[in-house]
Amino acid sequence: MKLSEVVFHKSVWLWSKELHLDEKSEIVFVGRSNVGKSSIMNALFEKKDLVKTSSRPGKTQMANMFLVENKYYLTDLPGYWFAKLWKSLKDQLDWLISWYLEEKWQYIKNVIILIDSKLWAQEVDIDMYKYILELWLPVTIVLSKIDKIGKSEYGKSLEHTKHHFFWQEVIWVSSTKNIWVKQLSTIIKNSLLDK
Ligand SMILES: Nc1nc2c(ncn2[C@@H]2O[C@H](COP(=O)(O)OP(=O)(O)O)[C@@H](O)[C@H]2O)c(=O)[nH]1
Ligand SMILES: [Mg+2]
Repeated sequence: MKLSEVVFHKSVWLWSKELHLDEKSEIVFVGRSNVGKSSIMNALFEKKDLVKTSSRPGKTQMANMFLVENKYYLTDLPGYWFAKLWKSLKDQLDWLISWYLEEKWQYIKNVIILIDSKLWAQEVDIDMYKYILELWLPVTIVLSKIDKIGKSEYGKSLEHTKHHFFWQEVIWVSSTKNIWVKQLSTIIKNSLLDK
């Protein structure tokens, strides 16, 4: 499977109301705004800017679906928390995320939760993790932007993350330096191929 064989499929917004459920297996990316979701997707796709990235947090306000090899979806969900958004918009985005995960539940093969390695896991991340576990969806915890931290900080960040995610396996990546992107790619492919 080649993740680089990819095209943009469509955006889903709250009032899309219905999802066209076409039985394609899907991987979704979640995490706080600005954690690096769109960037890691571009790195996985080996594209520069297929997935829109932004240094301005709170920008993606819909679910953007990408179609790989005409068979699978990889989907960028909106950041689930950003303090500067109005409360009503925040609530709507949270609603979109849970609606999406529950509607597509049977097709979702892995939920990739990104945690900023510099900011560590926050309460909203843990809440999201627990929610995904309650749904019985498979999850992969990924520390992002590890090029931004030093070796000693890295150990602490990893320990903190493992501790807060009940010692679940944690992997780390850097999109800009292309560190461990292959490893994440393998995890994604395996979960898509797993029946
Ligand atoms: N240093 C560094 N910066 C990154 C990395 N990944 C993303 N960024 C930057 O973080 C910002 C947010 O990235 P984006 O992918 O749009 O985050 P999203 O809101 O979670 O989709 C952008 O300015 C990116 O250039 C990384 O691995 N290392
Ligand atoms: Mg984004």
